[in-house]
Amino acid sequence: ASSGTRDVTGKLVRDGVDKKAVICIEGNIASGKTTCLEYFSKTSNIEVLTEPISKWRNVRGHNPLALMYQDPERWGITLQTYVQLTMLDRHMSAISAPVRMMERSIFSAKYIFVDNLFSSGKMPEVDYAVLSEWFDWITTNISIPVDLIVYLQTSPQTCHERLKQRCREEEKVIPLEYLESIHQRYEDWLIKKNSSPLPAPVLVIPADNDLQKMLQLYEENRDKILPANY
Ligand code: DCP
Repeated sequence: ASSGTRDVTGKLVRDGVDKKAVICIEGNIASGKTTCLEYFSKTSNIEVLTEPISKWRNVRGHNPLALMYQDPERWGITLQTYVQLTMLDRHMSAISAPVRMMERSIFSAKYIFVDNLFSSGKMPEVDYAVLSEWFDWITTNISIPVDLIVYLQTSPQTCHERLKQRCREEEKVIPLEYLESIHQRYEDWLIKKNSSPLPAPVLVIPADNDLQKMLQLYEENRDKILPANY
């Protein structure tokens, strides 16, 4: 069990969390989040948490990620329940440095992936209701502070190209249309700001460029991404 106290609203707060800065890197599948995290992992005083995708591919010998892509109506809730747990675990874990940078968040898991499964007709309403009740309970009762969202903004076509190049077995079935709907959800949430609540201010970085240019952009944006003095 994680240690913690309660804030004025009664939410569970992890000890010491208010003194640290939490930055979430967001963007479409294959938008380059891992490269961004790797780049900043070389900075001292930053703790970098990559996405727990290895867990989503292997929970006690099962691969809920592959199952979800094979049959979303049957296995969407299975993967997304587990994603929600692993994300909550990340958000709640003790921070070991003054700045934490992490890949995605419990918020995008719900507002982007779960909402997309439901609204595209690939998740039964009862599954969506149960997942939403879990999410609402968590965000009502547990404090999940985020200080900044860095949005790696790509075109769905770029992500599609990168997906084909990296050739992850589970993702071979992903069509361009899927990346387009994930993209649209990210734009509505982080740019138009007209869909779901924003947990933090948003910094947008154009991410269609090649690796060299991306590293340059990360360096140019360093002062905006990291709080003063890091
Ligand atoms: N995924 C999902 N539901 C979520 C989160 C992720 O179905 N709530 C899927 C989408 C991808 C896989 O998990 O197939 C890995 O997700 P990411 O896009 O976060 O990881 P990448 O490795 O693609 O990130 P990047 O290439 O930007 O580094």
